[in-house]
Amino acid sequence: MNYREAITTITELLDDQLVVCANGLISRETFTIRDRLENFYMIGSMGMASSIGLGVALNKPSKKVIILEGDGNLLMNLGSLPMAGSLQPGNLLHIVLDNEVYASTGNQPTISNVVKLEEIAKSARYTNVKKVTTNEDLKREVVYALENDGLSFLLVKIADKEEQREIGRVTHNPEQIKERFMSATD
Ligand SMILES: Cc1ncc(C[n+]2csc(CCOP(=O)(O)OP(=O)(O)O)c2C)c(N)n1
Ligand SMILES: [Mg+2]
Repeated sequence: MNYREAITTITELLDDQLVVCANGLISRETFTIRDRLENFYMIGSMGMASSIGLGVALNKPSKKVIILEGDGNLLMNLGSLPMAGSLQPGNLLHIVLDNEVYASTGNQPTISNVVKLEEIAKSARYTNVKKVTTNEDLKREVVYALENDGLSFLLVKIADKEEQREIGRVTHNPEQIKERFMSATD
């Protein structure tokens, strides 16, 4: 699986769910594959998507909230896992696209090849924790998490590192992203 396949599979399953995308390639891919009012693109601040997603989930309990971030982002803000686990929002699906590198800045290795992020999520009291490596399993687990209440963590192993292809940048500015997203949360 590569980013394009994983993000296509995830976004095809969405209707009105709110998605908070991490900075870098994940926002750029999601914007390119399926831009929606319900997508918040974190421009620049690495590590913050998980904290923003948690805040949105707590404040919009009637909406399903999805965090879409990378291994490097999660490692930068690991404290977001026990914070979510202690607060137990029942409407949060935390997806980590784990390519074991900082792809956005040139594929420098992270440490997720030796550190089991899904085990950290379990220790942090996420209630539904899964690791997937295939597109079919990804689809099944996203459907399950969208249809069921709970605090879910889904580690998606991305075997195909990003080829250095041309991928568009998010064309909305941060103010527009905020306004659009807020208009979709009501
Ligand atoms: C605080 C901070 N440090 C570094 C960067 C530069 N940077 C942007 S994206 C990125 C890598 C993010 O890694 P990951 O979450 O694994 O996503 P991937 O790039 O693999 O898609 C880095 C290092 C930044 N934007 N902010
Ligand atoms: Mg990565």
